[in-house]
Amino acid sequence: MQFRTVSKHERESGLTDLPMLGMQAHDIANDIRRHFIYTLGRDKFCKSIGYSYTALALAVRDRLMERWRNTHYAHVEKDCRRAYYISMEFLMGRALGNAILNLNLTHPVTEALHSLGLKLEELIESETDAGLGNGGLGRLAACFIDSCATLQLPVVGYGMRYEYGMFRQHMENGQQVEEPDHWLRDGYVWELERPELTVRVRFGGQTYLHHERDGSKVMRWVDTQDVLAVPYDIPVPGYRNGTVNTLRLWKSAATDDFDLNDFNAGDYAEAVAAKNNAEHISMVLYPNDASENGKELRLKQQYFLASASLQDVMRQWISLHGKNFREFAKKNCFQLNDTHPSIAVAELMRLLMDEHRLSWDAAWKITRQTMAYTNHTLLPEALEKWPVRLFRRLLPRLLEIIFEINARFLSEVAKQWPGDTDRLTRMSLIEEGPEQYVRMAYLAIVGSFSINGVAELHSNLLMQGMFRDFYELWPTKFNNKTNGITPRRWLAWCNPGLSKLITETIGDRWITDLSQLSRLAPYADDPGFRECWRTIKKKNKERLLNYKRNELGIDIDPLAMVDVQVKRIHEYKRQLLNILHVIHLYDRIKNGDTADWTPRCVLIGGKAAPGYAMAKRIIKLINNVADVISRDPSASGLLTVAFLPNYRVSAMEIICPGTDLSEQISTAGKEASGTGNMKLMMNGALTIGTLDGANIEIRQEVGAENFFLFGLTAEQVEASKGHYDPVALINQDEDLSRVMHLLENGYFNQFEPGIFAPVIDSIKSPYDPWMTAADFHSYVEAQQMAAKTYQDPERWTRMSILNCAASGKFSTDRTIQEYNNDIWKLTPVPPCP
Ligand code: 26Q
Repeated sequence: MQFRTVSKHERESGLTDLPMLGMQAHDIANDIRRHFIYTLGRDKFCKSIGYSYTALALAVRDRLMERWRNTHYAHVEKDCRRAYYISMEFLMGRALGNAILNLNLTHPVTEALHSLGLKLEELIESETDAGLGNGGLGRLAACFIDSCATLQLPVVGYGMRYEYGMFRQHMENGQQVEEPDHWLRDGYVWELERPELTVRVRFGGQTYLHHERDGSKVMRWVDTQDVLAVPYDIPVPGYRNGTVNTLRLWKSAATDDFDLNDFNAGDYAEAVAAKNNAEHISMVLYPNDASENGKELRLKQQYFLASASLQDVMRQWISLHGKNFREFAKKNCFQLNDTHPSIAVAELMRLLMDEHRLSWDAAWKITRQTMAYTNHTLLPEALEKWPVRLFRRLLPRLLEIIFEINARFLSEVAKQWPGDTDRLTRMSLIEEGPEQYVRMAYLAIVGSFSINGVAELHSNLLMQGMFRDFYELWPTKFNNKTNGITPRRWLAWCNPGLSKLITETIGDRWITDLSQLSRLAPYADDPGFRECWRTIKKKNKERLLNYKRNELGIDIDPLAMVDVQVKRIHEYKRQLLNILHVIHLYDRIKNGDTADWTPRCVLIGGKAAPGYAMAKRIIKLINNVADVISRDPSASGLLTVAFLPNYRVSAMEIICPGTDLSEQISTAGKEASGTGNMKLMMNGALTIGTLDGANIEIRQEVGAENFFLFGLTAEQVEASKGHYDPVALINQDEDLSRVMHLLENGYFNQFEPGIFAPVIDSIKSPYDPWMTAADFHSYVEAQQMAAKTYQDPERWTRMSILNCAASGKFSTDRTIQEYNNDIWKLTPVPPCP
């Protein structure tokens, strides 16, 4: 038999050239059917909604797939400069609705489903959240990659494919109970395994100096225990622009190696069982928890992510440029999402020197030109440090490199400040003491060309406080990048009613240029427009309260002011201050002090780290207060309080459109930025807040008259250290005294004596770092102001419109433009045709 030779080009395109898929309702209906019957093998007896969801998701995924490929082709063809966003967390939430919106498929999909007797909303609701993050930092990463795709920037997200994401929270007797989030149980259609791109990550072993025959020397890292990193790719669609970027998540897997020593000793079973450990590395997301600090598995995760991602970039580099790294820094940039992946600094050094034989100086030059670090905290106790002992055992070669970086760095400092040994001790990458520690933030700072905070105040406080010495040494490395949120998910998708009104009023350019929202401002004075705005808000509140009614069995008046605080439960965020105010309102009701009352529905939601006892006690207090109030008929119609269990991305999509009042009440100087504040503002909520994080910029944008400000400033908080006297404050304040009395008399824990003692003690402690008592009075005043304002619906609506209109700055499109202009310097790349 005779075969025709097939050219390389024909082989490549013969397999992959297909006309683009149709985007009409009938094209989509056909594909849904085809996937249901052929891909999934289901028939007319299958009633499970899950398979209908998967069939639709696959039909949508097909349309992403071709755009994904064309985006990839364009990046390879242009050999463009690229950035990599390396993050231990990507809190993606649901994917289907976002993909449909970004592909502009809402109408054809709805029609297709209708013809199949299915409802889009139901299918969308059946998707489980991808909850691969704790909160703000993880969701920020998700919003960032959305904006990168919309701006057509060649950015890849690198993260972890945790088997178990953020735990699911439910309530038992008012207490948080955690259960594992096995989100992959029914399969995840949005991921694509790429086993051919697997890399090897090493742990343990030892190092020695090897002399090559040519006289050169190289460090060898041997006797290691290796783990495989298998990439899973998730498509990240841009907004209606043909671009689909990649989020690459790493799963750990065992190698096929045996531990020969064990095997030869006859311990076959143990040698096989040892393989199990490898699979544990990507098993579970760590909750943001002080008690989890210093855990060996966490350090393994961090190195696993950093090493796999850098090796992946290296492999691509070598396939295009060979082993010539002269232009590497010109073409690559790594953005480190907090210190979690900051071991990447040392790992890049290792790869360049030990694997690719570059000199220290050449490798260091490249490292310092490619790494950039974002800090997300102002709490010094949250700065990551790892015991040197643990490092030596797990990553001996990396510790050597860190010591060498430190030695060279400290000699630079000594030259600049001769004799200043205090400064050397302060700035050393190694904390000395009975136990030595590696300071990861310092490693990130020394190894990066850019260090940024996430809001103006935060960046300024970093430069004056935590990182002052480094700022003095390298002032130009420091910069601010105020956070944002993606307007696609957080307005266009989650609030279709408001989106429609906005588009009818100012056109639809706001979706990719959110500064356009300022054109809404003049309509705040238009009574007809206000009426429309109010009607939409009311509908959104009903949707939120209905969803709550079903879930919590509580009855809520949609005319009441919906007052929301949703975020991780943490003392610095002061959910406690919120509940003290609730108790105060209840006390007023009990005293008949209800003239001119504004009915309120207070909703509080969020997860507490499993090991954070105080945070869990605060949840219990919220639930007990909610319970007492819900049982008291005298509060009916005046005050409702509820704890929203299992707060997550998909819950926020229902919560933010229905919120009137946004609680952003952290102790000033403690919240780096906040991003929930932005989601609520963008959906027309008014903020009650302190001068903290991005609140300051929110207030600047919307004007002081449209913001309910209270509380001490960051400076005042700092200045009152050492002479804070909460007991005196309580005694001076009649309202607060009464609230404390109710708490101390066990009014909310009649059958659970003493359970709130730790909470009460924390309020009364002169060492309370969160200064809850200090801000109570001004908080109550600001709340009264908010309540009074709410009684004038025209005025409130006006302020609501102005808040939305002033939220343009808080798009991650703006944030990412700034990252790109100042740090990444990428050129947008349109996909191949
Ligand atoms: C640390 C050690 C061990 C295990 C887990 C962790 C850990 C995990 C997650 C530490 C911190 C986090 C997350 C922090 C975070 O979400 N910070 C928030 O970041 C937002 C985005 O910049 C800001 O808006 C918030 O102000 C900030 O609190």
